Amino acid sequence: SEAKGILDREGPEALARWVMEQKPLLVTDTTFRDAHQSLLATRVRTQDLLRVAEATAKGLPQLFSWEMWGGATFDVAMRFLKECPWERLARMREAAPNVLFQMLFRGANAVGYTNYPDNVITAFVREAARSGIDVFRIFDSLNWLPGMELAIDAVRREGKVAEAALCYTGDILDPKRDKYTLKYYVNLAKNLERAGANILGIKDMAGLLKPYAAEVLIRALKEEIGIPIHLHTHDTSGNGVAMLLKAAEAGVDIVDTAINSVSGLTSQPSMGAVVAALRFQERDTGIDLGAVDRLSHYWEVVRCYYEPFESGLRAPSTDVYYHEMPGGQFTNLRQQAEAVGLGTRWDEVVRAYRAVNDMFGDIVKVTPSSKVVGDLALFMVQNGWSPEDVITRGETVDFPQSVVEFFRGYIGQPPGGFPPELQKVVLKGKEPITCRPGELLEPFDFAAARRHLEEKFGRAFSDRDLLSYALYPQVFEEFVRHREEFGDVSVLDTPTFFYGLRLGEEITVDIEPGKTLMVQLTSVGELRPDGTRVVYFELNGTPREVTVRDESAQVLVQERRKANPAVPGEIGAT
Ligand code: PYR
Repeated sequence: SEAKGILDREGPEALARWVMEQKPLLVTDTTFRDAHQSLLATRVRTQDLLRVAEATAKGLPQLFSWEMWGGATFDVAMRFLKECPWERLARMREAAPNVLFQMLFRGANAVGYTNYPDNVITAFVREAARSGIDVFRIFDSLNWLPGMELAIDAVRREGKVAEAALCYTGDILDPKRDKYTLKYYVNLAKNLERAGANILGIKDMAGLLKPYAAEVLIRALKEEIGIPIHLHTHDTSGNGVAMLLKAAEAGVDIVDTAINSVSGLTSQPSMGAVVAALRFQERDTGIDLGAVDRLSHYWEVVRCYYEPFESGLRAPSTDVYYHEMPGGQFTNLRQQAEAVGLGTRWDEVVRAYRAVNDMFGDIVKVTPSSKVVGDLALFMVQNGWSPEDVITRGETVDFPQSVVEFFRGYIGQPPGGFPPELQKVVLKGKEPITCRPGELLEPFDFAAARRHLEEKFGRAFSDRDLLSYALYPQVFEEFVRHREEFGDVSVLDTPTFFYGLRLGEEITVDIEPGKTLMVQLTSVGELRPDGTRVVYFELNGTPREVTVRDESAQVLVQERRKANPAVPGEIGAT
């Protein structure tokens, strides 16, 4: 894209100037990150992203950027997909060298759920920048500036784009809500600009920004700040496209959308809808609607592979204005609720979520503060507790760890401070902090981590591995163990990875360039008393057998899972 060329040749300030000179509405595609984080519990595998990367780059050269890394993808790649997130980034970079790559960075929480030592934040930013990230959208889950400054500085030092984001919550048009007002946001935006932001992000993570409020907000910000504005929203209520159009009229520079078939609801608004709506208008995006539709057909099929991870939300829900749950949390919290046996009591979880926000004094809810609210909501429903119970009976229980950390000030300070009574009940005598948590944390000892891993696994580890370990020690070690036992499972096709092979089914697996295996499942032996079975298969035509533990209690989505998506531009390839 043109934007990538300008950044690489002239740097972030020049890119910001270029953005502000553009008449067309600039568009970011979130399909590779937030769309599936918000619709499919972040489960989309590298293979399915890679297959369509080149076609996306060729078909949609006008895009400003792809949001394709960060947020929950880092954790989920290792934890559930058994993939290395750094390998994903490297391979995407290879597949789309001329596209501006954007990641979501949670300030002092990096791509995790807790504050990390300063040296982890700076090392992570450096490695991500060197691995191909161009634009870092940095936010703090409580809109607390000290939680973002270190990351902003680190990004600037790497010569990349610091897109510092304010998180939008509440409703600036509601006269009864006086915490998150227009003045509050304008003030925050000015502070972010002063802190060194190249672009101002508006992170409307729950989709609470309504069309007429967007008009007011964007107009005011365009008057008050001198950097481009990049607007991110979620379409949970169904108001997303209307909101983006109002924002476009008010002069927003860049907006986030997703390819149609993975857009809408808890995801971003539909790219095709925005492109079509602005056609022949002043802010015509110049994006080829036909190309959007062709890419949409690809994602329509791929989405079926991930059916068990769908949220179940079938239609827009204005409930979001009540619970204010971020799109990226919605599907994940539902999965969490299922996991602890509250699947059928989702309604209660939602009400508790709202109640917790009120108890907390109305906070910004986005990772990780949203997780704190979600964890306490689940805790209350599990125990049958009302908000009063939390205060009156809270002394006798241990609250979820995330709740304790929040009230200790370990994820930052909320505007207006903590509610004192609840803080006392949760902390049980522990002292809260009011400084930046990073000031108290010992620097992470990378050398010791390397020694530990090398001793434990008897092999060398890269700097990237060490960062994965610094953020998620247990998840990373489990991922390494899994790779030792099963090899690199990212080479398997997605239906096989999630659902296994059916009897007689044959698949080809590209294990490395130029090396392909053909695997056919021939038969499966009886379940033996020790819980194992012998599995008979053919490997490149040669009969083989292997003894496996039976873990067959898997969700099967048989009918549609084998449909073959056409990749635009390479129709017929599989
Ligand atoms: C994330 O932090 O992952 C969000 O999408 C907010």
